[in-house]
Amino acid sequence: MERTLIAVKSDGVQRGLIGEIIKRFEHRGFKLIGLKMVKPTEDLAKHHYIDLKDKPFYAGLCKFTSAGPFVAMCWEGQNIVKMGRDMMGETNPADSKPGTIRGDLCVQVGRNIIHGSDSLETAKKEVALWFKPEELIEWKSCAEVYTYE
Ligand code: IDP
Ligand code: MG
Repeated sequence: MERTLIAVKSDGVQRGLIGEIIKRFEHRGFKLIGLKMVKPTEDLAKHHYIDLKDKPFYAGLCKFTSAGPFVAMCWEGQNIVKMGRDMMGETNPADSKPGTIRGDLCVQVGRNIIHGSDSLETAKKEVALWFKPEELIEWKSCAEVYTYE
């Protein structure tokens, strides 16, 4: 099973979309194994977005992120990294299809409400950045046999 970091960013929290985003992953059949609300330090935000450090919007993005609240989640499931990205839609909500989270719930790229790891390798790094090992809960879902054959 794969794990990925999914987060409701501060714009999503302010807009009351935490439940909606959790619902979509829960209803799809994925398993939540870590969840916390954080007010990230600017250092943590900078770390999280380090790959974008040369972009003109990097400073603003880190400042906005560190203002919090940020709802960090670790979700587990088969092929979840790619499926999570597909559920999110494109980075720019304007290019996101209806039915996707960004395509249904937001308008502008700088206020696109959700984060999701973009590869298995990134997911490992990001889960480790936001969660201590003991904050990830191993549990057996009784729905597993009805989700996977
Ligand atoms: P992603 O969130 O779809 O993985 P990334 O390219 O990793 O997209 O960018 C991270 C975040 O940076 C985006 O979700 C968005 O909030 C912000 N961002 C990306 N491109 C722009 C831009 O052109 N203007 C403003 N903010 C941007
Ligand atoms: Mg990204």
